[in-house]
Amino acid sequence: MSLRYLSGGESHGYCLTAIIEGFWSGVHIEPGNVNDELMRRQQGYGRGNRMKIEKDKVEFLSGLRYKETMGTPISLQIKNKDFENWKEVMDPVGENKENMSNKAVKNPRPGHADLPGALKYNHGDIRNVLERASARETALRVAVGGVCKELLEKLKIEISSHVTSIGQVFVKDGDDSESQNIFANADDSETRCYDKQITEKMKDEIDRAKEAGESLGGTFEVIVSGLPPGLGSYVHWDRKLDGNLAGALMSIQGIKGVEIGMGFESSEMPGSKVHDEIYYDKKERSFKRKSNNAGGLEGGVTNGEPLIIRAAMKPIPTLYNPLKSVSLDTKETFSASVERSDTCAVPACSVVGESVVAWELCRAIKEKFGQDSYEELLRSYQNYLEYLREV
Ligand code: EPS
Repeated sequence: MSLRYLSGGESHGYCLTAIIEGFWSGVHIEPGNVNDELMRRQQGYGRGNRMKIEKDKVEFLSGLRYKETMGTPISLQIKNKDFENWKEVMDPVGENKENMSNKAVKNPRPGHADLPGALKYNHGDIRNVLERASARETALRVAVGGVCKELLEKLKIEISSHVTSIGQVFVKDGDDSESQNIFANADDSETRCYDKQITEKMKDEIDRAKEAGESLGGTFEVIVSGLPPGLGSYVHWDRKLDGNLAGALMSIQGIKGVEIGMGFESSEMPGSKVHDEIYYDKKERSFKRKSNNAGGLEGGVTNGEPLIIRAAMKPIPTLYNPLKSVSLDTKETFSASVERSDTCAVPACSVVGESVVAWELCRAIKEKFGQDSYEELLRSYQNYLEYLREV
C-alpha cells in the first residue's frame, strides 16, 4: 500500500494539475484551508510582478464528495491566470508556430535548468525547459501538502516553518526555535522571520539586491511537533525517513543544502556534545531526550522529539544584470536571457518546505499504518500510541 502523486503543468500554461492516489477515505478536506496555504506561499518580500497577477486557488476535480475523500484518486488543479497573456506562446494545440518562436529563448541562464535541460531533451527553444523547471510548480506541491496537512492536523501533528537567513542577514544563534511565538510571528512577517528588527534588515538586504540587479538566497527551518516515534525505518536505505525528507527538500527549485538537527555542526563536535541523553517521563509514560540535536530522527526513524530540518536556497538564477552565457544556436558569448523574476523567494520556499515535509510524513504514516479509511487509520494509530505507553 502506498501513497503517490503525479503532477503536470507549465508556468505560463493553462493550469497546474496533480493526481493523488492512495489517500484515505473519510478525510474532511476544507478547500479554504488549502487556499490559505496557497496564499501563504504567495507572500514574501522580494517577489516579482507575477504574484500580482496570480491569486492561486485550488479546484478539486475528483476524489471528493461534499468535501470528504472517497479513497479514489484526488485530482486537483490550479489555474494560471497569466495564461491569458501567454495563450499564443503556450497553446498546447496551436497551429501557427510563429507565435511560439516569437518568444523563443536561446541564451541559457547560468544556475538554471536551461542548458542541461535543453541538451537532455534536445530543445532548440529553452522555453520548453524553463516553463516546467520554474518554481511556479511549487504552487501545486503546496496544494498537495495542504491536503496532507488536513490529515496530519487530525492526528495532532503540526508543521511550521520560519526563515533563518536571507543573504548576509541571519537570525541570532541561541534563540529557542521551538517556541510557539516564532511561528505566529513568522506568519506575520514579510520575510517569515519571527524577529521584527531582523525582518527589517532582511527587507533592506532585498532592496539593495534588487537595486543592483542581483538576487538573494537564504535558509529556513521546518519544525514538526506531535510525531510519534517509529515513522520511517532503519531496515532498508529507501525507507529511511531522513533520506526521504532530505530528498523531498532537495527537489524544491533552488535548494542546495539540507541538514537535520545539528546537521553539519555535529561533525565538528565530540560525541558527548552531540547525542541526546535519554530519560523516562513517568507521568507521560514516554521516553524523552534532554536535548534534540538529532532533530527528531535517529537511524532514519522518528524518536518522538520534534523534527527539525533546515534547507539552504541559492539565489534565483535570473539576474537583471545577467551573467555571461553562450547562445544555443550560434555558440557566441551573450548575456544570459532575462525572464521576469523574483529578487528573493526564500519566504515562499519555507512554505513549500512545510508542504513537501507534510507529503513525506503522510507517506511514512501510510507505510506504517496502511489502511484505506480514516476511521481504520485512527484506530490503528491510537492502538500504536497506547502500545507505546505500555512498553
Ligand atoms: C519563476 C519566475 C517567475 C516567478 C515564478 C518562478 O515567474 P514569471 O516568469 O511568470 O514572472 O514569479 O514563480 C511563480 C510564478 C510562483 O507562483 O511562484 C522561475 O523562473 O522559477
